[in-house]
Amino acid sequence: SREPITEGAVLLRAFAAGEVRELMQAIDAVIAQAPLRHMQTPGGFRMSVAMSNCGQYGWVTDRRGYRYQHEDPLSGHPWPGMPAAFTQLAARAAQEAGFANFTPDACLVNRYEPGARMSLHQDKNELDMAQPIVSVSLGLPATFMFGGMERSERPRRMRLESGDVVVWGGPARLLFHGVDILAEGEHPLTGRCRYNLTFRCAR
Ligand code: MD3
Ligand code: FE
Repeated sequence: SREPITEGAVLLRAFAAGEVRELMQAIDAVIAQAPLRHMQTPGGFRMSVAMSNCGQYGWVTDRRGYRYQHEDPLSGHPWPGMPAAFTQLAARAAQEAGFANFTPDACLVNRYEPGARMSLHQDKNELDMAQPIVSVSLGLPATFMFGGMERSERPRRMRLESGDVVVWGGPARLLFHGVDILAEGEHPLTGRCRYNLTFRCAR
């Protein structure tokens, strides 16, 4: 099903539900090469979400700031390539939301364990804001929050379940958003975790 969330944002409920096992296998291969890690914010805080990347560029944060880079800072090697199943899923979802020819060069892998959260922020490290972001939720359900163009705007809340895909483009591309504290739970394919893949065009 295709549900508009707000202008520019579309929820494709269960769009990837039939691929969760395959996507998790691909994630396991990525994180075997580029392990999940808790990065530091520029302010010196440890993020509760563990992250890795695949594709031409990866999103990183440390004391020096937020940025995309071609190499994993842990190994000094390029990030693992983007699995074909990822590229194809992202392009199909973007297409379904009205964005033709979406070819992401970056995929951020987020892992939430119970208690982890992501505070309200904007994704603005990408070069071309005309390109959407495609987000895929896997495993435990989460409460996603999205507000307006100012942090002060009170966010709306939305439950995202395993296999749900959201495409954020146009006027929704720079909305403040975040994820509420993950509740305890156990999922047959991900265990005590929620994974989120976000596909972006970084450069
Ligand atoms: C709305 N991740 O990695 S995905 C992130 O579930 C991030 O892990 C969350 O926010 C997660 O930056 C949310 C949904 C999402 C992604 C990008 C957006 C929503 C967005 C960009 C603009 C507006
Ligand atoms: Fe974000």
